[in-house]
Formats: sequence, C-alpha cells, structure tokens
Amino acid sequence: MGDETPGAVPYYGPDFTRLMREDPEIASVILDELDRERNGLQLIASENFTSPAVLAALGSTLTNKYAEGYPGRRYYGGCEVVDRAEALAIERARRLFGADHANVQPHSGASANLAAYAALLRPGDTMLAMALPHGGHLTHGSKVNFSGRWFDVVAYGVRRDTELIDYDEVRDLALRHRPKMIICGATAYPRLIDFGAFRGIADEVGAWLLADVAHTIGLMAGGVIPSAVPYADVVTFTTHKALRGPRGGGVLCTAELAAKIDRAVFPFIQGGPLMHVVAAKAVAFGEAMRPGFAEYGKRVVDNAQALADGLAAADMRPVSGGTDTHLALIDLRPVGVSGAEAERRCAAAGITLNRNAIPYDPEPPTVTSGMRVGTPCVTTQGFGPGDLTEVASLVATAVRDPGRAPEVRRRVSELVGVHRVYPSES
Ligand code: DSN
Repeated sequence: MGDETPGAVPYYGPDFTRLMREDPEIASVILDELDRERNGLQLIASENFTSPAVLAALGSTLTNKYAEGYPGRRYYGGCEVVDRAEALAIERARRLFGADHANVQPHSGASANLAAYAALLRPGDTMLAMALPHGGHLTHGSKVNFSGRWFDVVAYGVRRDTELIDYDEVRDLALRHRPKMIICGATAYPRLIDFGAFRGIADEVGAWLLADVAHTIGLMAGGVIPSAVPYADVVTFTTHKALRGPRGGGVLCTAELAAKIDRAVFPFIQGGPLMHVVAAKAVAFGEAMRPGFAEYGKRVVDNAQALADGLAAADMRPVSGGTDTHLALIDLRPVGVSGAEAERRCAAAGITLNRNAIPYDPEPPTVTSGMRVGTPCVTTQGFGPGDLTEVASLVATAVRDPGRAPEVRRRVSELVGVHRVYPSES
C-alpha cells in the first residue's frame, strides 16, 4: 500500500464526483448508460455486468504505464509493479483453465485470433472454419475481415435438417482441402461443440486446432460445459462475456507454442498492453475461481433453457430445438417478423437483444430471420428459471404485438427493480 495518512482512504483513481464537476458531458453519458443497463432487460448473449472490483481495477492508475514486453522482460523502466498484476493474471488464468500457458494481453477476441493466426499460419494458408451465417465469427474467414482476405478459407456449416455441426462434412472438407488450421467455436451456435471430434479430424490431416471459445469460456471456467483446453493447440477467448470480466481477450496454449504465441501478441500485432485491463482480467479470473462461479454458470444455462422453452411455447422456434449453453438462436419465420423488426419492437419495450442470421437464412444480415438471446446478464442480476419463463412471454408479446410495448415495459421495470443491477450496497 502507498504512504497515505493513517485512516484516510487511499487515492487509487476513480472519482466520479470529480468527473461530474470537470466533464459533466461525459459524466452524463456514463450515468445514462448505467440507467440504461439498470432499467431494461439485457439479453445480448455476449454481454455481462462486471463486478465493482473489476470496474475499480479498470479505473485505476495502471492505465498510465507503458509495459511493452512481458513480466520481467519489459522494454520500459518502472514495470516492477504492473509486472505483479500481469503475473497474477497469467497464473490465475493457467490455474482456472488448466492450461500450460496463458497470454492475457490481447485487447479483444479478434486480436487473440489474429495473434493465433500470426503464430501458426502464413498469408495464403488454408483454414477450415465455421461460416459466419451458420454461427461462426467475422475473424474466422469472413470476406469482409482480414482473415478472409489473407487466408484461403474453406467453410463448414450446420446440417439443414438438424441445425447441428456436421462432423462428417468437416472431416470430408479437411481431407479434401488439407487445411493448415481448423477452427472450432462460434458466436451463435447454441449446442455443445465436440472438441474431441475436431481434435481427431485435425490429427488426421496434420492441422493445428484452434478453439475460439469467446462465448463459452465462462461456462468452461465453472466446469458447466466441457473445456476445449485438453483438445486444442490454441484456445482464444474474451473476458467480457459469460466470464464477467473487463472487455478484452486472451490466448491459452500448450507449452510448446508458448513462445510463438507470446511473440505473435507482442511485438507482432500489439504494442503496449493495457495494464489496467490486465489487472481487471486478474480480478475476474480470481472471481471465477470462487465456488459460487460454477453455480452462476449452471444457472446461466438453466436460465437459457427456460428462455428457449418459453419462446418455443410462443411459436418462436429455437434453432436446433433448444440450447446447452448461455444462448438461444430463434427462428422468427413462424411469427412472420424479421430479426431487425423484432430487435426494434423489443427495444421499444425495454428489452435489448440482437437480430441474428439463422442457418440458411433467406434474408440479408441487416434484416435476418432470427434473433439471438442470452442469459449472462440477467443471471448476474439474480434472475432464475421462473423469471426467464416470464421474460420469454414478455419477449413474445413485444415481438408479436408492438401495441402492447408500454405494458411490457412496465413489467420489465418491475422485474429489474426486484433484481437490481449494481445495487448501491454492492
Ligand atoms: N460480437 C460478438 C458477439 O456478439 O457474439 C462476437 O465477437
């Protein structure tokens, strides 16, 4: 601790009253966003509410420090203090996920993927990855992303009848195209991924296996779903989704790839790490190691299943019939409303979710035939499966009957009043 006057609260950074005084415009943005998060239902599957401890680390003076390099081998002086934050983050990530090596510096999931590709591929190499319209990710080879421009991308999808990954198709494509890397992991796939099957296919064709578990790492941390770590050569992830940490990314890998991954993150794709974010990641990993986090993860999944079941009962069809994870992808064609329109109607009723392509979607990505819903946020604020059954009925009413938006909004206000986000005593 610093040499503060005994009994005084040490100055560590955040001082909101000062921000209100010195920059009321930005202070009001922050207060308005807090109000928005508190007063509506947040069903975006990739969002969460971080703890006040994570926010405190984010708002700290660690943001001031340049620390290019890694703990104990930096390119700047004065890194001995921030080294402790990064060493803690690395050690906690390794323990939490059971990985040989962790790199906690990627600024985002996209940066983590870029680093993994930089470590193991060269431009022009072939990668086999899930198509974005079937639930993949921009950085898995979309034409509008660097990955689609720099690599020769072969895409696999889900079967039309089951809406599940077709492992036979993945194997056939791998045998035909001999990719240097196979990527598994998705942003809108509600079912478990068979990492063992992907490992087998990768071994058969001599490919690296990258698991991008940005969405599900929080469920893996709690042991609620099987981990990708024992199977993949490289695991990339984000810290801000079900894991409930600060916005950011990370990479886990085998000991054999550690040096390559570290060199790819810095100096190849990034300069100075965001040390306040690294410290906040350490806080989140520490929180996820506590016994209550497994219970949180289990409840996230129970809640998603209750939400998917409730929507199915209102003729809003969950793709693949349901979910094993934190999210459900909903086919809105049975109710004759586009994804874009459903997103607008829900927003008018105080419910935030996103339109999303469904597999074989006839509509363009700006319109879509589907919506994606997820339960990390509402679970953090204390909702249980019974509440999610009611939330499903509120979503269904908002989507089907926009004239009832005020009534839905009133009930949303009551529910979020009971399960308050950032209650003042937290
Ligand atoms: N944009 C994230 C999501 O919402 O799933 C993925 O990067």
